[in-house]
Order: sequence, then structure tokens, then C-alpha cells
Amino acid sequence: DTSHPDLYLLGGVSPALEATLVERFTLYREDPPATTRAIVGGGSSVVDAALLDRLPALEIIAIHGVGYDGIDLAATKARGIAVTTTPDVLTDDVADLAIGLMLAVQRRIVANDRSVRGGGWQVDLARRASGRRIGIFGLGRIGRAIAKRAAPFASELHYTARSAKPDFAGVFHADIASLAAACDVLIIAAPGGDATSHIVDAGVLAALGEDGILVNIARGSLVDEPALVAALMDGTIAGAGLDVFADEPAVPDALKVMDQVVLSPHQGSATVDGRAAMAALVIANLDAHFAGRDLLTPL
Ligand code: 8YV
Repeated sequence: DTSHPDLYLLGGVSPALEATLVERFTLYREDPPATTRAIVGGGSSVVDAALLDRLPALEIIAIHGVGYDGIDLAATKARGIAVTTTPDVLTDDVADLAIGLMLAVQRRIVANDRSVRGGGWQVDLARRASGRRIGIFGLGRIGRAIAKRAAPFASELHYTARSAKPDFAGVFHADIASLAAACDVLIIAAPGGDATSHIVDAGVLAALGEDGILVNIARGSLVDEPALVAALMDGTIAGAGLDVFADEPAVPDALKVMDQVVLSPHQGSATVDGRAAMAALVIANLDAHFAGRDLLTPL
């Protein structure tokens, strides 16, 4: 049925988007046939060489998200397969969550909520959130949106990016260990993938220090998770706000009993508004592709 091209849905999308896809495509949720022309998946969906080899007719991968760390880009490029993402429409939501996690950890909002629900009224003194040195690892769209929001809380803004950004009012650090040493709050906002795998290791956590807080809204792959658990357990760092994990949806049990940690189910872009805009952009890219028009947001 050429009017309903075969589409392989890898999951990670809203029911509303799935319903729209069902109207326009012949949808496969597993065992995609060789005639599959499109893939839709989330930002951490895996499209590796083995899958690509099974899909000789594949033309486009439309990602519902901004991450593409699970996609074999060398292979898609070699075969001329288009890849689209949903930039911009989720930037504010992800940045908002980063600030929310930072405040929640420092002011013990979630631990105290648990206490009140349990009938408690005791206040363990929290950390002041304002006037902190805030470091951002990764200064793309999301990193910059976080910086904008973090600025009123920050005595100093520091950042690490591939290169110094002359237009950005913050202190540049060429590497993350130097960034961690210079700040009280380290916010991770860089892409996943080989280049950043486990870049937050035991050394970086030691550099962040006993008053330091880690916030990660990027990918769990950037953090050496066992090293993070150890650093939280022995007080090497003060706390963490985590929206992403190494092996989602698995979360280390050790983290679940720590009051200095706030855990969040990869919900950075999960607002009604954001998800509607992401879905619309996925559909618009697919429609453009199958109508032979220019893609809206190709990689
Ligand atoms: C989504 C994400 O939750 O944008 C990304 O890369 O990880 C998130 O926005 C994910 O894509 C699920 O669809």
C-alpha cells in the first residue's frame, strides 16, 4: 500500500503521535518488513548497523527528541538515509527541569515532602541555592537555556563546550575536571555517544567536591553511574538531581534510599505543550519527506 508506507515505530512516543502515525502509515511495532521506509523512535532509540542492514528500503528516521546517540550516523550517511530530530520545541522544558532539580536537591524539597507526608514537621537545614557557582557542561541550545535560567542563582557561571563562546558571559573551561573544580553545581547538558561516555567519572566527582551537586538532564551514558553512587555514599559530593540513567528504566537501588538525591523518570521534555509540538514536528518531517519537500529539521 504505497499510500500508507511501512513505518517501524521504536517506541518512546506519545499515544497521540502513535494515533496520527496509524492514520498515515502501516505501522510495525516489531519485526519490521524489508519494505520499511521510515522509522520513528525516541531520542535514545537504537538504530544500529544490524537493524539498518535488515531495512534496505529505509529512507528516513524521524526522531521524537533531540538526541541521536543511538543512531549509527556513519551508516545512515553512507546510505543517504535522512535523519530528523525535534530541536527548539523542547529546549525550555528541559532547561526548566534542570533548574527544578537543582533547587529540589539544594532545598531538600522532595525529601521534606516525603517527611511531611509521613506526618513529620522537622526541618533539616538545606543548602542555600542562590549565590552558587554554577557550571554547565555543553553549551548547545539546551545548555544555553539552562544558563539563562541559572544566571539569577549564580555568583559565577562556568562552562565547558567544544570551543570557547565569545558571545557567552561565563568562564570557559577546556575540560570537565577543571569545570567541576570551579563550581558548586555541575549541570550536564551535552549529547551522549562515544565522545562523552562516562566523562563524569570518579575524578570529576572528586573535583566537584563535598559541597558539590550534580544535575543530569542529558544522557545517563555521560556519567559513570557506579562512581556516582560511591561518591554520593561516601560524601565525595553533596547531592544529585538525575533525570537520566545509564540503563533506563533501571535505577540503582542505592540511589532510591538517598535523601540527597532527586530522581526523575527521563521527563525533561515531558510537558503537554512540548510533547504536542514534538509530535507535530515528527509528522511534519515525515509528511515533507513523503511529499518530496524539504525536511523541516534534518540533522
Ligand atoms: C524524549 C529525549 O523523552 O529529546 C531527547 O533526546 O531524550 C527526550 O526528549 C525522548 O526522545 C522520548 O521520546
